[in-house]
Amino acid sequence: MSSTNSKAPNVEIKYTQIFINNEWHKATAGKTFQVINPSTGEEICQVEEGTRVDVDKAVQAARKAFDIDSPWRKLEPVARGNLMRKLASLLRRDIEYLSKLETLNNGKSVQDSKGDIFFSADCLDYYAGWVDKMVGETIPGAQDQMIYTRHEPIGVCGQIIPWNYPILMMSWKLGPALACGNVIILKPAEQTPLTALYVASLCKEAGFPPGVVNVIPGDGPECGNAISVHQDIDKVAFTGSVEVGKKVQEAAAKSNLKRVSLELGGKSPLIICEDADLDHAVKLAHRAIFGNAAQRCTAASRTFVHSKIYDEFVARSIELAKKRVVGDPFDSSTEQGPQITAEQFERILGYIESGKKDGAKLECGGERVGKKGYFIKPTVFTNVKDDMKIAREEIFGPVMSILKFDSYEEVIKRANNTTFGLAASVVTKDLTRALTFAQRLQAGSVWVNDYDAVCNQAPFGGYKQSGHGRELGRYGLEEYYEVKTVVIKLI
Ligand code: TXE
Repeated sequence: MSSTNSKAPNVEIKYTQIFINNEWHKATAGKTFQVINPSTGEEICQVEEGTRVDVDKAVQAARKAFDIDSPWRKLEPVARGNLMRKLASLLRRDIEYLSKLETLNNGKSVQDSKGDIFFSADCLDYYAGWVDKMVGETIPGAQDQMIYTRHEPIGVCGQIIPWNYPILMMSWKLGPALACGNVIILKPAEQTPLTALYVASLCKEAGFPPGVVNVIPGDGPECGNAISVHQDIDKVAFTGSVEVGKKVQEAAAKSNLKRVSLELGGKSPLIICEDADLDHAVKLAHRAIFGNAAQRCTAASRTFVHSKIYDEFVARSIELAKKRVVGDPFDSSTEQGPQITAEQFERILGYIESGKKDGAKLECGGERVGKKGYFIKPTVFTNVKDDMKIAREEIFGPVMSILKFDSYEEVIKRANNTTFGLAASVVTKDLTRALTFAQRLQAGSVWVNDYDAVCNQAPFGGYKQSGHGRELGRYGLEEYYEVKTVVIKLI
């Protein structure tokens, strides 16, 4: 099969089935679903649709792989790390192919896909380095006691991921889970299953034993729910919307109280202070909202600007937004590809209408680009007020909302006045002001004079309804091991 986009190179689709026990399977229910190219709105291929029965099959394979005497459990930590490093090297080996496949299915530019793949390979390498460093503690007790802790894998981990960073989200989930010695059942988003299936084939090539990594393409309400409610899955990690995050947590609670970690949405504030270097601030704010077509949980969807520099900032931001190149993600000059689906596209245009209706000033954009695919012009709204829908809800589209502020106390309150708490950023040259913001902003990540400074070695996750648990860094491992206390009486 090859892509239907005339500008896109021919991208061969190698895997469209369910990956269980290192083998490819047809869906038990005999159904397939359509995978769409967001640049054209046309079908790329059909993929086997996993349902409850397929999840059951995967659980059986994973359980067997997790048996205490299995090859996986008997592997020394260093050997486990070597498998992970091998997988990372295979991602790098196949980057030309994988980046095109990601771009075909997701619509992000090929350069962005490559960036994601390097980040993913580095993530696997980073966690491979942890396998022999997850030490427990010896704890003081009575004279005739020896107390120590062991970190043990949780077991079968369900992982449900979204479509905005298909390979990257997969590696963020696989890395810490495998490092701790768990086994995995991963469900990619129904919109973007293709690279996840290819990475599954690389897991086999790297040498992971059967049943350690299983990948089931399927939809949310059936396949994702089957993972969340399963009695024999020990943990579920989810990245996606708040609405579904609540369902996953509820399903976990109502079934077997499996452990849950959630990485959900955001409405992240970017605060530009009066002393900011304006050139830097304008470019940063532009990248912070429009990067990845604004399909990012960290997108800076509320840009607060000090009244003294507001007019200048607004004028320059509009100019930059108008210059942004939107189009074919296979063209090397493209900065912004399409939104992921017709549904997201309509939803974003709906938010733009609500902004206009609520009295925000539409400065540029606000409409689709071309007649085919799901492209939207970079849009800038000014005169945005805190209570408008566009300032409260996650749009997940290329819409910059600029809000004016006068005092720092006031803007901290306004920035924190949201149900989300994923990220926040402040642009200032004043050290005390920067540190005060860093202390007072309620967000899992605060950046100063930077945005989206996410790296493998530092934790990432949300306050409030942006989720709980952390990914990346040492803290990311804590979501994937149990702590066992051993007490020995010295008799
Ligand atoms: O997300 P869903 P959607 C936000 C963003 C976006 C909105 C809707 O605001 O506009 O969510 O996007 C699986 N049980 N984010 O509808 O539905 C689904 O199959 C178990 C933020 O695509 O949450 C997919 O694999 N799983 C976000 C995953 O959940 C279920 C990234 C995410 O899909 C399920 C994506 C169910 N009942 C969207 N229903 C971020 N945090 O980065 C769906 N799923």
